Amino acid sequence: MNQLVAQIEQYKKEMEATQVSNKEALEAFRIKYLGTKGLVKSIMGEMKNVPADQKKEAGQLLNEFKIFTETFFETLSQSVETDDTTNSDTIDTSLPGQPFALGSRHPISIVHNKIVSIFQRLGFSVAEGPEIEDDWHNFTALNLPENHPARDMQDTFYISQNPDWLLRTHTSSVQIREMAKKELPLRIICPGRVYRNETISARAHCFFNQVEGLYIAENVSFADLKQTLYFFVKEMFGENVKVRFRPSYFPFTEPSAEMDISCLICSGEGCSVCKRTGWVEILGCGMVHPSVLDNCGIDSKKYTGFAFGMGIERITMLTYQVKDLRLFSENDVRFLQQFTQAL
Ligand code: 2NL
Repeated sequence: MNQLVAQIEQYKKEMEATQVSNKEALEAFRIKYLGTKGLVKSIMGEMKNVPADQKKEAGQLLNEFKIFTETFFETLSQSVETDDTTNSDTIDTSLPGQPFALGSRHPISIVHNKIVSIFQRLGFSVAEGPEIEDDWHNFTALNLPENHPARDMQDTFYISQNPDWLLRTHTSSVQIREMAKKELPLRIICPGRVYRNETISARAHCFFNQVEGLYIAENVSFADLKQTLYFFVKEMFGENVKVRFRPSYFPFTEPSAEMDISCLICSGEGCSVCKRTGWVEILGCGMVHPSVLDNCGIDSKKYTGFAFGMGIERITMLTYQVKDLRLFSENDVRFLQQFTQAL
């Protein structure tokens, strides 16, 4: 009986010491312990040599050992199976890999980057400023009088009245901040998001992106303004595009103008985009009003400058023929995935 107990302990120790890392080793284990001529069977055969008064106890012991061995084998086979799935033999390396989805740039970013790089080539540098502004930088300094309709609650998102915080309605406020530094000459472009309290439609949104430009030095003329914008338009839309200036009015420029380009869709033939006129408006511009220079502490007798402003959404809609500007802020991947090419 004691011999039997010792033998069982011996087998258990051997089992636990066995390395089983693949199917072949697992099968060898099964044959050695659980096969028809295996050790479990043979130790069971020892029952006949056990004295009659100990048979019950020995039977229990042997039965427990059999169950132990079977459970042990079960555990081993499970670990071998899970290991096998990571075994290189079972991976078909000729199968195509999992597709890895690359993102694409937002159309507004593509056009923004192109506009910025064109002006950088002309020596303009990028200036940025806060989206939350005060009344002075957004309106007063720009020659917008106290009762000007642009200050109306209907157009401007006011955050507080006193102190007067608001969401900037144009990036001119950044240019005012740069002018106030009085480091001249000044040649900057100010891209950024602006806010206006408008009803959202296919053509208007309560937030959109702008690029404004400003050049201040001695003897800057309207001819400089025109040449700069001609260069911009040719780089942006191609050599064949035609340009025209129309007189206009802005409180912060004098004289003021709006610039049109020949319609990209119908090349001037007349279509729905240009409302059958053959021309589309792309920006506003003018010579900086002397009062604006004075407001920033720049001597308007010595210095002159030009400024211009354009909406990035508008340029993007013309470039890609997008008919509804709400698509730019809705983040529908089916729309965004189409803009894969660098512009
Ligand atoms: C438009 C028209 C314009 C300006 C913006 C400007 C800025 C300073 C001084 C003078 Cl600091 N002018 N900016 C000038 C003319 C037109 O924008 O239609 N924008 C979308």
